[in-house]
Amino acid sequence: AVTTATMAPLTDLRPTPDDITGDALAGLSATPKRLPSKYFYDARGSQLFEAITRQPEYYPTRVEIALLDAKMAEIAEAVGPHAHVVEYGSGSGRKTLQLLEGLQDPVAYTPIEISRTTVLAATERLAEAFPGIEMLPVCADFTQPVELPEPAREPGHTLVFFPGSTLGNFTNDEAVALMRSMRETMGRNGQALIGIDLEKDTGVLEAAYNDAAGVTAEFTLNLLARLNREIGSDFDLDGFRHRAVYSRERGRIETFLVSQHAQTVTVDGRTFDFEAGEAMQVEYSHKYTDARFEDLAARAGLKVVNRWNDGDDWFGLRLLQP
Ligand code: AVJ
Repeated sequence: AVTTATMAPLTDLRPTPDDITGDALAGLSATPKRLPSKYFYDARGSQLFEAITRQPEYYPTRVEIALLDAKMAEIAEAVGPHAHVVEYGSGSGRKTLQLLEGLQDPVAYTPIEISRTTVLAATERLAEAFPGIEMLPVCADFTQPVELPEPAREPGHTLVFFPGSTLGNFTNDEAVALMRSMRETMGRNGQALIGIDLEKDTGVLEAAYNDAAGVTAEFTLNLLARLNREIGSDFDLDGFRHRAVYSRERGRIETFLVSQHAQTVTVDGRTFDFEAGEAMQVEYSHKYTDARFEDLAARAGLKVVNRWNDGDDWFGLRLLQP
């Protein structure tokens, strides 16, 4: 009863459905070949990502959760009361729980997700924990500006929450475009709280994306399994190996699937030849310095007004305003 009182029906902005076949064909036709990392997250991929966050080498999730915990009083003070919290994407909900618990009397929570079932499941879990916060799930593509549903109680302002360094999966130009839409969505007195992974020792970075248990390799290869399942391609999962390397020049982990021998793959009736050792690019994970991140924010018309790092400067939270 408490749940239904605060749970609004889904606002469905009818995002254009993903064209997996078209995207795969375009990527495989490019030189060098690539596949988009957004397709990692089917049910199995999301499960594997959760498993990655439990690997000893993968520090970002652990460090960000500890950082949120340690700095929540300061964050709440800087954000101010009565926020309408708008989350871009929704993961396990762990960090959302921390934020909604720590903020001063937030009036509403809006997760924005491309998947209707995911966004509803995330909201239902939180609705039980926060009967006093209006839940306003939105199905939309968060890379575009979103017209937000209006909370019953007048919010002080909008706070966009984008944790997990998900921003890092976008190229710098894409990250600027995304932050520009974020600025439109939040409005003139809005804010954004963004989690960013920071540049550090190459050994630490590469270990995080090449865990000893091989969970990240399985996560990467699941992309091929998903394509085989959903678009009928015939990738041989034993014929490709995961490789993640840090480019200090480009400030990012670059993940590839490397063809172990010469082979041909068929997708939607078209064939693609791989040479032995050919590397297909499947994911970027940008690692930021203050200068690099502030430059991207500035290009999007946003200013960094507060910054919080863990004691080792491994991970950061940044509060941005127009
Ligand atoms: C979910 C985007 C934060 O890039 O670190 C983890 C995804 N890929 N290991 C990241 C990921 C390989 C992750 N993010």
